[in-house]
Amino acid sequence: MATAAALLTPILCMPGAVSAKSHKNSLSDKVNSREQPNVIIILADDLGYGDLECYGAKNVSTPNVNRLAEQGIKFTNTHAVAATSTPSRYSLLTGEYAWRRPGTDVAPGNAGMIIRPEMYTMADMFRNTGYRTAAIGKWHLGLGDKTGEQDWNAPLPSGLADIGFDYHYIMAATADRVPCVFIEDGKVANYDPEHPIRVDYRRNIPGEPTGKDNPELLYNMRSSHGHDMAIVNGIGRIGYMSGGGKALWKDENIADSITSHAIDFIRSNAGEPFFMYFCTNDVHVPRFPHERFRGKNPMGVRGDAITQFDWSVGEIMRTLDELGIADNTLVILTSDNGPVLDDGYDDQAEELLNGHSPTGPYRGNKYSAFEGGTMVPAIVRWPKGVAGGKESDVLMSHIDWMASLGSLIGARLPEAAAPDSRQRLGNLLGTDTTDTPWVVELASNHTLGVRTKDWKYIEPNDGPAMIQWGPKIETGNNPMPQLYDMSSTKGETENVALIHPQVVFDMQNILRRVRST
Ligand code: NG6
Ligand code: CA
Repeated sequence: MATAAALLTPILCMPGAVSAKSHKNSLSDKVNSREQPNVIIILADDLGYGDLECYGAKNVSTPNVNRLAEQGIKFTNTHAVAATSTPSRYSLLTGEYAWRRPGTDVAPGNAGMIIRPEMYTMADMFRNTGYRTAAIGKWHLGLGDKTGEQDWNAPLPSGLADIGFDYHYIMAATADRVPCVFIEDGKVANYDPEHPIRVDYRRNIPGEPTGKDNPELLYNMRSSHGHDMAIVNGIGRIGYMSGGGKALWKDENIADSITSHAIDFIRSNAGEPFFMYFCTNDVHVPRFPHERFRGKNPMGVRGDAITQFDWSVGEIMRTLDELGIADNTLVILTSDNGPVLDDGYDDQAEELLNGHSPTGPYRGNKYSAFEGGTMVPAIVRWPKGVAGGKESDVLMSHIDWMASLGSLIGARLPEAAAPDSRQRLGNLLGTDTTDTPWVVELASNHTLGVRTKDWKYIEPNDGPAMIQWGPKIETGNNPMPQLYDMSSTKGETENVALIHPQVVFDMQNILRRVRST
């Protein structure tokens, strides 16, 4: 490892900003494609900034993630693009702000493909640069041509192969949305011809029980809001469904299924560069971890789901170690959006916090325009190319990862690709601690915010201060401009917009400029 690190140090660990051009040239000149690092993005779901032990989590231990952080860089100022899943993932994978595109809000399980085949994705970028590519786990970006028109009993007419993934084993949307089956390479995995699948998001399928009408059929997790349509495995879901038979997932086995498919993909591709987009269901609702993770902490199933997430991370790390490829594999661990406690099932997440703060010090939660909506953990480990054991408070956004990783692998992107993604590879690899000038954040009500290193601006919004449709979460709405001094310990508690009109105006101009490009 020392020799390899020494070899790459002059190329990859130069101090100061690494320009796209110089980096691309140095890489293509000196590193042949066989030496390209493997890249794994581990994207947790609704995992908060404060939910990992290495970020100060209470009551739950995350030894594998801790080790990843110790061997890599732990970032303390990284922002997801949006405070919910679909727009966050859309932006990460395309390098385009989701708010530029209609139809990128939280998708139903029968959404048609939201990233259209003609778009250039991060997966296209890796594939076109000689990588084998895979998406495993939660997808939530639609499948097939048109919303509601999929035939789940036949191969889907368009899918992930059209946007750069050589292999996929995914959940169409979320664990709380039908269809509750895995899709493998465009078809329902373990398809059961005896139990054809029907999915409908408007009306129930005749004869099927629902959470609303048949609560007696629900297992111990009652809905606190929504989730009262189809009942699958005794859990109420969003959307109606019938059939599935042996193809239906078992909620307690989701982490095992996706982790074992991830390991298989790594094993089969260990000899060539690969890119794996690995998205866990943990710690999204319904939280139904395997019994071997249950009862390991005082926080109930939400804590158990964090333990299960840590296990998945550990299995991937162990596989890389066993195959001897950990050294040249860049692992990036992060989350799609901020945390939420009661997200529609009565699972005691709130009551059992026992002093734990899922958002760490930040205000708001998933959905919110406050920092709790988009501030996420981010860890980067690459023994061969990144000096580990560091912490970095450099300002980063997921939006910039596509251009940055493209630069790392020497990819040449087509003209219109990744329009919002800035090349910030030096930030990601810890060689450049210059903050990106600003990042833009999208709340679930479409309010935009801007973060700079020192300030947070939230544009005015007349809507209610609290979410009205379920979770008890502050939206961040305020009819007046909000400006917060993030360099002060007061953070988002004291609106200083009236005291700093120039800063407010500068932030508004950033948004104006970004919107009009
Ligand atoms: C909400 C769901 C919530 C969750 C969220 C998407 C209800 C009442 N709430 O609409 O449970 O599924 O959508 O979460 O249905 S995300 O992390 O995938 O964006
Ligand atoms: Ca999420």
